[in-house]
Amino acid sequence: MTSLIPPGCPTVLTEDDRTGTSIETLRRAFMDNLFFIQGRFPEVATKNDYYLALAYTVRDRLLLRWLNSAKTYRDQESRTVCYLSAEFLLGPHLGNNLINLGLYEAVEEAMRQTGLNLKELLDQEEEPGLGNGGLGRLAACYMDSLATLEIPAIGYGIRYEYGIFDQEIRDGWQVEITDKWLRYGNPWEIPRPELILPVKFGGHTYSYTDDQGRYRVIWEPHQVVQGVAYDTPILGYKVNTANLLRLWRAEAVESFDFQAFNTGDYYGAVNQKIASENITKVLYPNDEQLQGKELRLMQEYFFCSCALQDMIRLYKQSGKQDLSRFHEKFTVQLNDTHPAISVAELMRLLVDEHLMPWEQAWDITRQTFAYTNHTLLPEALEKWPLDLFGSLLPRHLQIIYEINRRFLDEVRLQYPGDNDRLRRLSIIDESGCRYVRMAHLAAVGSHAINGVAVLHSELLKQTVLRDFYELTPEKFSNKTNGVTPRRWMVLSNPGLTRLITERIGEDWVKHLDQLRQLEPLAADAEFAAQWRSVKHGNKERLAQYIRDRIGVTVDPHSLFSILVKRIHEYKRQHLCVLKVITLYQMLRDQPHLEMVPQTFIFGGKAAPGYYMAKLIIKFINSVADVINRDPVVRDRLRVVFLPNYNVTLGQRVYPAADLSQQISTAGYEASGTGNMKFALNGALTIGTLDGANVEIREAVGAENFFLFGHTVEQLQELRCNGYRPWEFANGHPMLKRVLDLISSGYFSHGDTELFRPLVEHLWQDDRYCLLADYQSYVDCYQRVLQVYQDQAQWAKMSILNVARMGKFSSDRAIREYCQDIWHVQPVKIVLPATAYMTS
Ligand code: 6GP
Repeated sequence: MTSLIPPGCPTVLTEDDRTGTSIETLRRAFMDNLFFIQGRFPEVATKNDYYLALAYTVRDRLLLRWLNSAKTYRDQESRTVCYLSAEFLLGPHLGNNLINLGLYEAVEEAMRQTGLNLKELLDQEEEPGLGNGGLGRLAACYMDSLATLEIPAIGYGIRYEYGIFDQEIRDGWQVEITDKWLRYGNPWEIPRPELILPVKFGGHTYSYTDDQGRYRVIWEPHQVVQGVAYDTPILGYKVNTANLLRLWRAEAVESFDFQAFNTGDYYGAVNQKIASENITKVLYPNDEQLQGKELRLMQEYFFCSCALQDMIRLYKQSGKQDLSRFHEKFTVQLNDTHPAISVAELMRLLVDEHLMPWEQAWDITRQTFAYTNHTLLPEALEKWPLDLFGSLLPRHLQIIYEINRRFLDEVRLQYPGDNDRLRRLSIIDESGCRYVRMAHLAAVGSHAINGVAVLHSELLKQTVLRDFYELTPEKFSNKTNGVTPRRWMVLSNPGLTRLITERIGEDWVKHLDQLRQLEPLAADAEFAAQWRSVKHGNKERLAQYIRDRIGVTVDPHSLFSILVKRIHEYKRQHLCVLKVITLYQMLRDQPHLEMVPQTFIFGGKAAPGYYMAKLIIKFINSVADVINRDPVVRDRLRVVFLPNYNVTLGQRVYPAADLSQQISTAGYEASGTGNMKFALNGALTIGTLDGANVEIREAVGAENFFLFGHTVEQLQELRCNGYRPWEFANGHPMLKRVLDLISSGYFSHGDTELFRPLVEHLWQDDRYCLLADYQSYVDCYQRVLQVYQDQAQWAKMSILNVARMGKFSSDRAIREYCQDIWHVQPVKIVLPATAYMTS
């Protein structure tokens, strides 16, 4: 290739406008972008123009690193991790990229000199909400860590036109508003209109024997759509590695509707086009019955097929035609079962399209994939009705039958005559209406299977995948989740970051274990005072936000007790409300009671079709309404529901928490990652022995964690003996009063019907055992309040929490995946002496 650098240009990297990092250069580049990209002069530019001009300035600096990474991987034929996920909940890019580039302060100053405020520009960014919650956010943290650890990686997913809905609260109820995140354009992505891949749906198959005597199957689809790639660079922290996040958008195949058009069916042709584009229109909200949604299966297959075709394309770029070493070039992680159809798709591509013998293709497939499970909830386990599956993916159904036939033959050898076991292990559920079980497909087609916290991985082996564990125990391992300290500490909590860095240097941002050096400072009164003052500042800012956003005044001196996450019965937001009402009763009973002032802050979205979750939101808001208006309470108790909880809001909330509420029923929360974000920002945790809480408590020390509730084993016993929630209610006068007060219509303007489903469910069934854990929760809370009164003690515990949380970095988690599952090494990216690549 010829040089892109004109003759006479200097060969050392100079301060050019696209890559330079001095304040002066940044300022000039910014003005240049405002003029030439936004087409604006300063007097008429809007904040959004300024935001975009800055985003493009930062993007140029990313591209330098990104293209050099891509070129290095290509030249070195690097082994690459492909992270397949239907969700990537990235959060805003600008601030994070500034942190990772090490340019935050320089850009802040450049903006100041231009008369602008960086924070205001950061607020302009519409966050890409391409995920529901935990699983999608984990994928984003992992992309950050992969780049930071200099691991060659590609994230493959879906470019939803509408991400997770925006939540508004009207009259206490959740209202969903479509998320038009692309309305003002997206400066962080690069469309690749020339990188398009066909994806087939429906139709039928036929088989024949070719001239060489090979059995061949041809799939004649009913519909073909094309996937268009949209690329986003993901930069690591203070390294030159920038990896690729490649999201696919569905389009109509241009030539496809020609026939219809020619025969005069113009509207039919347009309908076809709309139908194709619908595939990537909208993110499905989780937590509801996903079963039977055809469009969802189309989404899953669509992005997996694009991803695998793209990998084969990249593999062949290096000149190799023969795919026998595919698994040496790529290792593919399945983020839950949403991409599990990849197992059948890779088989189809290898066997049908590349004419590989079945046995060899199966060998490669199994060595390629690994599967992470993120939930044990039976209703969230994906299964597709056979007829729906077969009509959409007829060839894949045949392939799955064949995989299953061979698999069950192996099982038969190991367990002769054990038909029950065969039935339990089969990829096809034949117990009633017939289904394809996606977790089984993922398990059979992968060489490694993991859960996301120690407890969860154990339960996985005992419950959902028990028979698979008995069959191939060596495949199973645990990989406890982690979160990125870049977004969740450095970016969101600059005060704490500064304080920590002053004392122990800045290495901790990349090596989170080094936080341990803070331990001795827990006894240092001056440090503790600074620590408290940082927290107080964060609380003041959140209080200001709450006042501006919902008009409720909260006291930053009160204890901020926070519960933010998706709304779900197993997460038990309503248990916390029962506790709030308990406190309220106490204040009503004894109006002069001395009580630590407390602010309860809730936030989270409910799946639009999940009635109980939506009722819980209404419940929180109704209780908040009554309590916040009652003069008897006199500022000792406030309740707030923050609308539209998302990544951006999380960045405000975690740093401001005193107490993190992690109160799910033991055995239901696979891991949790919010629990880690809170603790890393100095909140103490009140929690059950569930998910990663178990390991957090171990790490920070039992004495620095507020534990309550039944364990998994105790719950099991309780249920075995026949759980009778009404006995708990009748046995605790306070609990009964709380339930009766709700039933009386006290929080619903006298309406005794509104919350009846909630209360009745608790009395009669209480699947998530709120009533069984109530007393222990209330008692534990008393301990919290006692300790909080001793601010020195609280600060000490908070410092120790942070000092001991190093394990929960996503860097640690990714290192474990690299060593145990992916077997992949870092690749150093060196920037060339000139800004552009010359060969
Ligand atoms: C979530 C789990 O509920 C949460 O406990 C875990 O921390 C997170 O995944 C990351 O591992 N699961 C999902 O969001 C989900 O959609 C299918 O599971």
